[in-house]
Amino acid sequence: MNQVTMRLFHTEWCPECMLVREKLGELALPYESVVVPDLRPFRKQVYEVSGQYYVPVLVDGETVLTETEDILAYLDEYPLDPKTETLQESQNQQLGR
Ligand SMILES: N[C@@H](CCC(=O)N[C@@H](CS)C(=O)NCC(=O)O)C(=O)O
Repeated sequence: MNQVTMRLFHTEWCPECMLVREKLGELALPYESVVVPDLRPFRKQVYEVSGQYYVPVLVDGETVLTETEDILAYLDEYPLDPKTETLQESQNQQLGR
């Protein structure tokens, strides 16, 4: 069983957070979901890991990303689990991609 290393700090309503959740879903990457309070000052966990209060924040080991653009680029380069890759290939074949 793959060790889940990534943690996503996010809110349900944040458009940028939705983009990151979608990307994680597309790539079938496992992650620990940390839903944080709506109001910035109450996001103690976010500040502890990233030194700021905005979401989304992705933590992967020593890597801490606070900009949506950077998070999406990081996930695009993320090494996929061979099983996931085969699954995606077969899905693409079915979709004629
Ligand atoms: N520069 C950040 C900004 C993200 C952002 O604006 N996040 C909003 C949620 S959509 C946020 O945390 N807002 C806190 C607030 O409005 O108090 C990024 O690109 O990810």
